[in-house]
Amino acid sequence: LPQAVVFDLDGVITDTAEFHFLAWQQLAQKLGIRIDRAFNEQLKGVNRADSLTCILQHGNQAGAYSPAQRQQFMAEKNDLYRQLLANLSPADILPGIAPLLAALRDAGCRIGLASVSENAPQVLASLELSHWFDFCADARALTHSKPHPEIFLTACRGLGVTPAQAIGIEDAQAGIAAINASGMYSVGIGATLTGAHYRLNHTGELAWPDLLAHWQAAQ
Ligand code: B16
Ligand code: MG
Repeated sequence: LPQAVVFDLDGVITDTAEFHFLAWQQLAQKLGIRIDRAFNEQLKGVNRADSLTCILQHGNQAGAYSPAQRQQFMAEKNDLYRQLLANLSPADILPGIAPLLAALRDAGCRIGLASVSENAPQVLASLELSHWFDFCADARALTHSKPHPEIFLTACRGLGVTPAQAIGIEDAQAGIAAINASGMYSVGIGATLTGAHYRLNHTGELAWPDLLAHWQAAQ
């Protein structure tokens, strides 16, 4: 049996990926940079500072701003994002997630969170899901964004399992790369993802017996 399942947050547990996009889009517009949902795929799982760098490069403004101005842009984006989070409630938990958490606990499987978002603790609290998690990686303590495996390795260590004993669930291409690089079994959520050991189109298709069967078949 797998000993642990580690979840990404934005786009897996709840659709805050859309809120990140809307907030970045508004900031980018102010800087005269257009970003669309296709471009946004590159920002998924990428931390705030690296996301800003990516957007400025996209607008050919890579060297245009001082560190202080960049901090200001990041703060503005975060304010916009947090405004969008204000009404987040348990109704915003994506389909399939609550039953999966319950099934994992019943199976004695530990539950972890690997979100590079500094807002993750607040998001989990608003969804009233904090109590399910045995360990949440601290985004502020990380050196690397996904696709680096650091966050998933940190989660496994925090849960007391080896990567080979654990499953990671992600909606971002960078997240799948991070899980694979860590040595865990990767589950991808999204039609366009590549490289996942097991891929589903939507969280509603997540079911513990299926997940278990696929994991066992890969051992
Ligand atoms: P914050 P995840 C990531 O969370 C998001 O996918 C990414 O779009 C965002 O920029 C990043 O968190 C940082 O979030 O600005 O709230 O610290 O997908 O790893 O759960
Ligand atoms: Mg995500």
